[in-house]
Amino acid sequence: AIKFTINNKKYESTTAKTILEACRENDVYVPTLCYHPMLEPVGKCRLCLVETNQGGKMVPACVTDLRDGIEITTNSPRVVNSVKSNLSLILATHNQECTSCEANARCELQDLVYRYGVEDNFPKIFQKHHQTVDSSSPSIIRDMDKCVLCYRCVQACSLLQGMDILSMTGRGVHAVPKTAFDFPITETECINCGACSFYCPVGAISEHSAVRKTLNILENKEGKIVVFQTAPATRVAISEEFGMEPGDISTGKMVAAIRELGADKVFDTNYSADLTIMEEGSELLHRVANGGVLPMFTSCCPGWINMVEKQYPELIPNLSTCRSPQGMLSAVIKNYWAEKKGVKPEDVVVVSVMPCTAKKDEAIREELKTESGVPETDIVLTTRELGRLIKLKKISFLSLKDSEYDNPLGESTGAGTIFGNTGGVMEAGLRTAYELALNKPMPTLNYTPVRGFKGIKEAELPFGEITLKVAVIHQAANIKRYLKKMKNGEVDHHFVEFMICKGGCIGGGGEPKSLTNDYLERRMKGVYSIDEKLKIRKSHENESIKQIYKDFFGEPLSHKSHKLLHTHFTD
Ligand code: HC1
Ligand code: SF4
Repeated sequence: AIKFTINNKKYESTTAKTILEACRENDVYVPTLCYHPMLEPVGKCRLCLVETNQGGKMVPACVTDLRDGIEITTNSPRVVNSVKSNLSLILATHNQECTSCEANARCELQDLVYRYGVEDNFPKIFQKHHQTVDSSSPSIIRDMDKCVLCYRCVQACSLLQGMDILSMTGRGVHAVPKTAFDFPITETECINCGACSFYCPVGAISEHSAVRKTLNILENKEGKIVVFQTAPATRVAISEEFGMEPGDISTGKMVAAIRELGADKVFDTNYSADLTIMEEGSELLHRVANGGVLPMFTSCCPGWINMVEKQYPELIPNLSTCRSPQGMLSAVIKNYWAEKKGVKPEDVVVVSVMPCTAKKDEAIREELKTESGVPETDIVLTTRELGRLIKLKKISFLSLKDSEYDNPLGESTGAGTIFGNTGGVMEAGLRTAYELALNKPMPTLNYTPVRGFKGIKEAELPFGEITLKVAVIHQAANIKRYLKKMKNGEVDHHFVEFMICKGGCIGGGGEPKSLTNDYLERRMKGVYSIDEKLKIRKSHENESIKQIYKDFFGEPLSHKSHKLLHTHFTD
């Protein structure tokens, strides 16, 4: 065992780790800014410097290994002074417009400065890199005058996502993460996944907020009917905004909070996830039976769609023509539901709450506009933004009584729910496609080969006369690996699920920020536990779905379905 002391207290460890990990495991506070447990430690911010008995120099705890016999000091005046002076150096180059900053009240720098009582003493000579704020993207905003050079966005974009859109340029006080040639982000191949915004510890990269716009509509409705929809992955994460744990399920509180905000109706994207399964499952069976383009790719993840359109346009024919559940529900609300209610589509405002920044970009796609040319989804809020809105309105989230979704567009099954996890769309799709094709249920409802965090999951399933080969890929970097294999003819699947973010939507760039290393596992468990507890776990058994086919769509892939539930993609 490795024997060591922290602040004169003795500890032992049986596994190799860094000093920072040892301190955290033993509840000893060490400040960090560039460190995130899901990324590689880079030792840039120097806030985690500690004293040791091994050489006189202080060492960065995040990149220094724990060695036998080491005596670590984290609380000496020397350490505290070093944290303070490093913080004041960061402040010297930091634009501190905290009051209007998207990160206000959830900013890691703000917390540190407050905790250490650091004053902002330096003249702002270096402060302005005079970077213009890049608000070209509907999904994210970059304000590099707030950058603290932590490298987290660069790592998120290249290491996790394999996109390499951002890289650190310049040295010293001129260092800043930039796009190639400093182009506005929309002129790059950025897929709007928002991973950079999720990992940003401050307000340098944030979601392109629609909080003020939503507030304004809710407070000045002027005859409009405001209808919300909430994505599968929101309900296992929103509570983190209010101090609860990742994976804590707060569906009822979330619906109640949205009602308190002033929404007229709250519908569930899980409902349209069930609808997606009806269409996509039927599309798969149709392609397999009629020699259509295979493998068929899922089309619900907008970051993935952006990747195909920008980088792999030759694969567009492989994409299912299904709209995403967000797109389907908004179309159903503005066309079918509004007509049933006797209101004009123009008088309905659809606000969708998503774990995803790319959904903001999806919402403004030309193909997803009503006949009169307005977007079917008017506003997209990330889970984080919904949290902010609830706090702004001083709604006491934790003490809310559970509320139910409105019907019929709020009824959903376990299959719709598991869309939030990587592998969920596949599993939900198989539950239905198998039964529709073979007239008997899948041998097991919990189809574990497509569950879990492996980057590329493959499975084969006896499916009548054929063996159905499927694959599930999550995280953009793994997707690129898979597509390379596909190009080399190394894989031959019928159906492949792609999600850009690690873990699927539960790891979306718009979810509450977490500094833990197990938030994805916990959110994933939360999602599966909702499915386990539901009586109805197959999309085709959703009564409201059966009803809408009876009343309106006729059958999957009908003419009406094609008009409202399908779309096309372009390079
Ligand atoms: Fe997702 Fe989807 S599952 S894309 O990951 O198909 O964002 O949660 O809403 O649209 O249903 C996201 C989540 C979400 C869609 C659904
Ligand atoms: Fe990279 Fe995603 Fe950020 Fe775009 S949104 S810069 S692809 S991490």
